[in-house]
Amino acid sequence: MSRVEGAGGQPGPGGERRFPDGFLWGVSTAAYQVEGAVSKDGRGESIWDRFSHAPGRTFHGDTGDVACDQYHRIGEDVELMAELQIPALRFSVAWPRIQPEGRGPASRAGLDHYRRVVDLLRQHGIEPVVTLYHWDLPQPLEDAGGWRSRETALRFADLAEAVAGALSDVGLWVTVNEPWVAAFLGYGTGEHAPGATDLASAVAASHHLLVAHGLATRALRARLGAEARVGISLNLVPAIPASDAPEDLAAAGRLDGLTNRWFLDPLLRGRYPSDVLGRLSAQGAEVPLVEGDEALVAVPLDFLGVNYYTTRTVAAAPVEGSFAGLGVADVDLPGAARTAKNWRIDPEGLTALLCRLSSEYPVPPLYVTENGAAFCDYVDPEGEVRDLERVEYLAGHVRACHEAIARGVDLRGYFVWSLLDNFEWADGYSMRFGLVYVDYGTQRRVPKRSARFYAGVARDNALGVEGAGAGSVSGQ
Ligand code: IFM
Repeated sequence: MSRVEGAGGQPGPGGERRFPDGFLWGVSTAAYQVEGAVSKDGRGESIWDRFSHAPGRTFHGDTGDVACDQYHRIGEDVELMAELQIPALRFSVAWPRIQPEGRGPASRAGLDHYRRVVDLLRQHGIEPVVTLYHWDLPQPLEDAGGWRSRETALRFADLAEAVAGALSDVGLWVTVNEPWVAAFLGYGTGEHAPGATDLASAVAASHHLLVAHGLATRALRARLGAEARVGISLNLVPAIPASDAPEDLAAAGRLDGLTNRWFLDPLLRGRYPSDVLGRLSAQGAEVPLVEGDEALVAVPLDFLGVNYYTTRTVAAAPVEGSFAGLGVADVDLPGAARTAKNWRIDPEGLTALLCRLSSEYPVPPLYVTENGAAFCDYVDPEGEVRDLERVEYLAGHVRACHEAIARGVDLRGYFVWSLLDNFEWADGYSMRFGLVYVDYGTQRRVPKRSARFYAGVARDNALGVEGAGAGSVSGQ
């Protein structure tokens, strides 16, 4: 029996798309993107502090020094979430607050801060979801090799143990957020911290991030028992061939291999995909596998987090000289709507991805742990942020989730990226993803139309029909 009204994605009798009871609606954030207070209470330096302060690395030279000042304003932000009645917050802990050197005893101040965050959320009936690693590696660990080194994965298990001890009542844990980005943009293309440009390092980093996930999962379970549900969040990007030509099909397969299968296969099938292994090896990049690693990485997941933003349509391009031997060229689809990041808007791609995961892999329950869009938002003379493009974007993707559930996918929750406008990594503050507008000069928060829209969806546990209440697509 279908878990939702209106099997096949058809609306229910009232015209709305209702979600299964207990479906978890939330918003996601990450420490370095929102907290600021980078020198407060003994916090150490992270690779993103170092990287963003280096000339030419981020748009405008922006840094996370102040960001949304959430370290000081967490009470206010939780109250705002409570007013909006958003049921869950996925946030990350800053490793350098907890272990300023990346190793050694955990800092009381660091753990107390996150204890306070969880307490505030609970006081307001908001479910906390904790991400252990969202890219802010302590700089001393980077100086010792960073994710190129297996040692970093061992230290990460210590972090997991310390955080689990302090936040033992948290039920949902994400070990690592988007290992593809941390490894391939951080160590391969150099667009992200630490800014290295070496494929062999990127491949080693990707493996050690997965080893770190395995070790942290064991540490969390040892400390918290079966109550805690542990997963990992992958940024998955469906690769669509530009034509039926064999070269384009192969190009899409290569992109899918490095972006998606490179992580899905070891996590869910216990081995890296041989085609990708072969191509990387031909480029001089080997996986630093140690006996037992495959089983460690494939430790059973309680859930898989899917971060979905877009799809890519690609044609074949010369492999020679291309990054990781990918040999793909993005093809512009005329008329396709795009976000301010120039990412194509493709909600059907989300349904297809969720269905693919369920049919091709032995997946645990799924959560969309991130989905959202940057647009050029502004506060209008009436003091409103009428971000109707975001309302439409979110409605389309919520509908896509409903459709996937109707087709039998075990999807348990959906989290918007992000609660607030924030520091968008190399793009600095130029990209606004929030449901809530942040005036960085004053730190004033202005809920956008999309915040009201999304609050309505969460409250109703349903996507309404045009013009029918707060959860309606019109966002009124
Ligand atoms: O801002 C990021 C987030 O840190 C990770 N996922 C994608 C978001 C938008 O780029």
